[in-house]
Amino acid sequence: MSDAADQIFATLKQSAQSGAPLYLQLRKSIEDAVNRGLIGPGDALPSERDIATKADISRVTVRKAVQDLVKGGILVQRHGSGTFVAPRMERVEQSLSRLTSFTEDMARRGMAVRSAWLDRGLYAPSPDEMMVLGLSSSELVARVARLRIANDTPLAIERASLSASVLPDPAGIGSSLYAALELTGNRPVRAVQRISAANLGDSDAQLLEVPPGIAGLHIERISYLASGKVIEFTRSIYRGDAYDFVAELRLTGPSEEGRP
Ligand code: 16G
Repeated sequence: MSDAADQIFATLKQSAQSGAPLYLQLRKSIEDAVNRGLIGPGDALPSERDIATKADISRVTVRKAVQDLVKGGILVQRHGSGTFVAPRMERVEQSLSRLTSFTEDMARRGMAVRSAWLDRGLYAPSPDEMMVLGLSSSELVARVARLRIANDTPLAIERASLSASVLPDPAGIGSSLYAALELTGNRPVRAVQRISAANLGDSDAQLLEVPPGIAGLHIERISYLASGKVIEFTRSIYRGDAYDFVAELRLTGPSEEGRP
């Protein structure tokens, strides 16, 4: 790392004549070092004190530059262990024409999938859940909320709600909700998905390990059984820097116009 640090400060000295504020010069030097691969994803940045001493600038200046780069998603700070170059995100291209599960999507790409539980249990349904799932106020809703992680990178927060009559034991689903539904003949066959832009709030950003306020995707999926009954109502937040949703469009003939 000391080689990389020396390189950063070499660049800083080269640009020191430019007259731009020092923190902007330092920010640019670190950014250049990342772009040129001198320091790579996951590498630790030298401590604030080391940078300040080597570059002969104040710690306040270093802090300002580093904070800017953290806000921009170029560096990440982990409490207690320091500042690191942010992991490079491979974007996931996700078709909007197939009804697949997160586990299947990631496994197809050869990625290792895991989830961290945020919530699982039976609750009195919210008005939204009652309306979408067709529940009465005396029935219970099963909630399954998970942070979905692929190759150790958190990609999405998914909060699924289902009628407790189809999922009486939400803690028992194992690693895949759709696999659990398949076992009881309740795997959805059709879904309507609504995608909208969202800026990530503090707690979602923290879970997804991105700076607060950056762009994300809010996705609502309502899934149906072959009988037409709604089986799943899931609201998710996906990382905007990780996903491309791709839809294939076809020219419709006059006979198909107006068909859903
Ligand atoms: C997908 C679905 C989600 C579903 C989950 C099941 C979107 C936006 N969401 O991530 O609605 O609950 O798959 O995954 O596509 P699992 O079977 O791996 O638990």
